[in-house]
Amino acid sequence: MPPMPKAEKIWFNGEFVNWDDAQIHVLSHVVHYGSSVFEGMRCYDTGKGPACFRLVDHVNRLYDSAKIYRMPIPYTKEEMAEAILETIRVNGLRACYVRPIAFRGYGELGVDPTPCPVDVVVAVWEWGTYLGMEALEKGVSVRFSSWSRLAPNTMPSLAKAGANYMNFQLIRMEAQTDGYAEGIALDTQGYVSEGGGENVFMVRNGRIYTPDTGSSILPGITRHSVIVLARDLGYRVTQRPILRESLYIADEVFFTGSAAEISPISHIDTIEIGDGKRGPVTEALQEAFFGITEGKTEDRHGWLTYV
Ligand code: PPE
Repeated sequence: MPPMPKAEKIWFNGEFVNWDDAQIHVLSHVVHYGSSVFEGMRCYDTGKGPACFRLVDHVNRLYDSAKIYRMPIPYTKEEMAEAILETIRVNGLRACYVRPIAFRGYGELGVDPTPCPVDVVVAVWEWGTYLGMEALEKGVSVRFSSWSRLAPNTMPSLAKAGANYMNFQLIRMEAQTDGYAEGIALDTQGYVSEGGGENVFMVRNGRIYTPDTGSSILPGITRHSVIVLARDLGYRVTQRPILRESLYIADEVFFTGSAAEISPISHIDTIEIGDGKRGPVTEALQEAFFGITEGKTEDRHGWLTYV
């Protein structure tokens, strides 16, 4: 892996610092106990200028995650949204990935996070396709993970919290070690949950299905966008528990995520899904999605915030 492409400035507690100077103490609470909540979104070069995709929704989810973890973010949502836009402007980027994060910083060490300050950072960088160059067109080969997602009474999956990603790291590393692009985890009941950084959809007989929030998923914003776009296109979309083997016999399966966008899945556990290539429904949804992000079709849901 090449090192990540640096941008110039990082927004750090209300001020811009140079990329290399955005440092924290090794005894910060977050380093030891994983106490962070974060977001990931894309800014697209729409042709009418750079625009953040679903900025308000990502900011809202960040504050929901913080609320679940009793983490007071010392900025209003409006200030946070402005900080994100300003970070993109200051770095002069047209298309980039945006990573806002709030975490328990340096104060006292011990499980109780409340004596530690809450630090807030916004970083941006250029990030291409997430699951490899050909993923969007050809699809990726994935496996079901031997790791389950967290039980609902262990760690809250509605929060996009740093510590949740220890589970996703196990899922991702296991898959990659075995030569797959990604893993799909089941929930603790045995139903399909999500990928190591993506939500999962399936298509069968022209109907679209995706696990509901009861299956320990992150409530993805791309997931929501795809549900809305699919309904616009006249598809029926059902959120419900999904059996593992339903994916094997589906006509199409695909991932959604800010980083992964809409990525078809060609094989699961070496079983060919449908024709083993991107299906027509996946393609139609990609067209609808990228039509908006590329500024080619009208942004009728108000998902773009111009930088
Ligand atoms: N599930 C997980 C576990 C997940 O990490 C993401 C986003 C999603 C679902 C989709 O959510 P949304 O982006 O709101 O549609 N994963 C982010 C982080 C990826 C990473 O490697 O870091 C992302 O796509 O930005």
